[in-house]
Amino acid sequence: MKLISRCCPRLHWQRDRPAFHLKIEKTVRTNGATSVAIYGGSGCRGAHAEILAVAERLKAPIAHTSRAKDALEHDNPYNVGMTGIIGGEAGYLAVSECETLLLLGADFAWRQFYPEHAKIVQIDLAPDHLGRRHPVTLGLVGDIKSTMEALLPRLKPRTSTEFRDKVVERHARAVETHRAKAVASDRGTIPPIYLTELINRHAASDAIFCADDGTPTVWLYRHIETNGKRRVFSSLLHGTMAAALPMSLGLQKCQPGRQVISMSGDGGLAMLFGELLTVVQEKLPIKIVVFDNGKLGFIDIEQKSEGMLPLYTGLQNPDFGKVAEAIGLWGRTVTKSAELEEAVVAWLNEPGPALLNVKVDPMTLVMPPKIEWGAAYGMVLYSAKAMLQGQSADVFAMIRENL
Ligand SMILES: Cc1cc2nc3c(=O)[nH]c(=O)nc-3n(C[C@H](O)[C@H](O)[C@H](O)COP(=O)(O)OP(=O)(O)OC[C@H]3O[C@@H](n4cnc5c(N)ncnc54)[C@H](O)[C@@H]3O)c2cc1C
Ligand SMILES: Cc1ncc(C[n+]2csc(CCOP(=O)(O)OP(=O)(O)O)c2C)c(N)n1
Ligand SMILES: [Mg+2]
Repeated sequence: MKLISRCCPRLHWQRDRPAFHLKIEKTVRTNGATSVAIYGGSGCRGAHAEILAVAERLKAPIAHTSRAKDALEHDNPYNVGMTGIIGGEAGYLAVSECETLLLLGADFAWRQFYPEHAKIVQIDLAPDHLGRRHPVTLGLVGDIKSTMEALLPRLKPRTSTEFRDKVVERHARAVETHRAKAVASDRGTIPPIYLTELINRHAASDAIFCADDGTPTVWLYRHIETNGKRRVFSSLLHGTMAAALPMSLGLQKCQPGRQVISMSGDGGLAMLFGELLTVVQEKLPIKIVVFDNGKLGFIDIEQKSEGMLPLYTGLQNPDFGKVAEAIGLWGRTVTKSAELEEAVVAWLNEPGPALLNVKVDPMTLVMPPKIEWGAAYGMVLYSAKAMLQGQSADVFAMIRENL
């Protein structure tokens, strides 16, 4: 308890609630004159309506963690998306630039994405999570849904919508930009976000999506839209590679009849080839899509942003479509964007287990919402080294794919 008290000098328990609600109100009033934001995590699941009501009263934009995407993103006019390296500009701005932040059921670890100067009011069921990622001004142990219900009548309505409008508008622009980029390339190749957009468009309205750590997780959290019925999963707490297929196996077992999609990396799938046998043996109709970029892409990007020439990231892949067929699944490989939409529809309509292998553009970068000087410098350094070593084609491909 002493440790908690150091990080969070004013820790309150459930029994202090009315007094605490007044303290929240006072904090918002005295410190949130121009901007209040909500940052919701997976502890907000089931509290969608209550959080929206508080956001409306406080004129606050709602940013969410990755694990809260399918709980808070849908039917939410105040949604501004995620912050973090795989987040977007609007979520980043909402959290980092507000004057008061309501941190609700969230345990996001990266300190650099928390606001430097804002007053933070944190509510969480676990007392040892209060103040553990970042110092907070007020901390309350409580359940989000019931706390929001009780808090609402005590919050005086704020009137200025300026901050919320600014970040909501920024989010809308970012969504438009993402959509504009999620198209076939004019060279006939397949950008991974185009593939993701087609899956988003044709997947069932209550589909379950699982993604491998690596770039498929980024594409899932940025480009698959949720609607209150869809669920999204990735190894977010442990960050382990190749989790999409085993998660899909388990989820399909416990949700028979529901469409389960495994968004696998080529590196990830190759690690768990044996599980393809399980898919067939257990007759699980999961839909596996392989983002075949011929590399351990996420690590390739990390190495480049450190100024290195990528080392041990290239993969010599078999034709995963043919491998799938040999094992007994429906299998197909697509290399040209003109064939992709028809293939995605056929793959998703397959009644049994099906694997669609897609050769995607290999140089697509994951752009964070705020580009650190170090990473930008690293990319320049990588480009210079690659040019000097006769790998200029890679540098030009990287520029072309990311413009
Ligand atoms: C390579 C990599 C990159 C990543 N990049 C990002 C990124 O850019 N952005 C991002 O958002 N995530 C990212 N993640 C995931 C991130 O690390 C965290 O796992 C994730 O943000 C945690 O989400 P969370 O805080 O909602 O969930 P949790 O860690 O589960 O925390 C939920 C909190 O809510 C509390 N809680 C639970 N139920 C209730 C309740 N009913 N009432 C009150 N409190 C409750 C819990 O005690 C806990 O403190 C990344 C992961 C990896 C591996
Ligand atoms: C078990 C494990 N090993 C290594 C890593 C580090 N790692 C994270 S992503 C990644 C590459 C993933 O490659 P792939 O599945 O092909 O996805 P891509 O990023 O290329 O889309 C690696 C090696 C990890 N997270 N977990
Ligand atoms: Mg890969």
